[in-house]
Amino acid sequence: MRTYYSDDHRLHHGRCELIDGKLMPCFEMPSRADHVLARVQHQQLGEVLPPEDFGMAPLQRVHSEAYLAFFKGAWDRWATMGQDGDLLPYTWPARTLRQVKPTSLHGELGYYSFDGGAPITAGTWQAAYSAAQVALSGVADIQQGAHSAFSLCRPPGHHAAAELMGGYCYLNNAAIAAQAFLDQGRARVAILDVDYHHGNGTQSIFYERSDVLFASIHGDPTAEFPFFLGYADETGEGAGEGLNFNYPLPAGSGWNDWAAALDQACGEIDGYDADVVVVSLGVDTFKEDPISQFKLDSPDYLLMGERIARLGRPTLFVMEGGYAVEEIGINAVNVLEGFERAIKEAR
Ligand code: SS9
Ligand code: ZN
Repeated sequence: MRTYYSDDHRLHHGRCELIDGKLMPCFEMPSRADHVLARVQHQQLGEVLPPEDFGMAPLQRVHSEAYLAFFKGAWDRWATMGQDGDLLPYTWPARTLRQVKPTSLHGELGYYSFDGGAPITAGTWQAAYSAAQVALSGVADIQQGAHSAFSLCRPPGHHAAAELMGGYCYLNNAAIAAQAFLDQGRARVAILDVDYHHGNGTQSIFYERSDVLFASIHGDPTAEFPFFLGYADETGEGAGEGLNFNYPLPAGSGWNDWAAALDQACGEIDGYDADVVVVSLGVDTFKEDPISQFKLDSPDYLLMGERIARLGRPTLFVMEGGYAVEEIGINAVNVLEGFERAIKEAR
């Protein structure tokens, strides 16, 4: 399968995040994408191509114009104030506060974010814009007949909602891809989110819609980020009722429990008869991941890819999380290799 990748991801390099009362270097760092790209090339997965530029329109199908304009302009406003450190929010419109949009930079930033984990730097907009184009280029490949494609997006996207950044995410690459498939004639898209964290942004974007099924396997939000979404009783609403599937698993879960949830998710995707599958491919389920609590091992990712291949549907893989930097390439590309191996064996 072909891989889409842009060097622009390097333009986003947050300095630090707050962990356990200490400012630590950001776990979400440029070398993550470098390791994945190196493994794609080492394993000769297929061609690596730069993205095409599909412009703003497909981003506006998922995110509001006001949110996009704020994100695009935020760094310049910050720089005009004489600042050059990471732009980070510190106040949010939580319960008992009003959902108003203030006019000051930090007021607006609080309005458009849900945590302090998504720093805006000088190049964050460009990196996120290009990551969305990387996702859209994978869509175009599949629309032109490819059975699968890999969009090596960075920064990740699945925590970003229509008007919210957070959890290292700004633009929801998987949601933008899913919406593009619909806009190009597909009727039903399934998004399978295998990242360790619940894809709260993706869930919220499609929660009341019947044209996108969302299924996510993740750390139980009673104990794990993003805490405030991702419970099993969130099944969708309105036209989307019955099309949202959350599989929260306890800390320490290994491949057997994880694979049982994957089987259930795949059963739902089959029942829905999705025209195309978008996989939010996070590999922070790995046993050595520094911020996660599952116990998947590198060979398990081959099995993950095989199981996804057995859906027998065109599949776009969109890179999400994974913070064990040395192994992220092996684990992510194992999913893709397992997928391709199963496709070849089925022929
Ligand atoms: C406390 C840790 C916040 C956010 C994890 C986001 C994962 C994205 N600063 N962790 S895949
Ligand atoms: Zn994650």
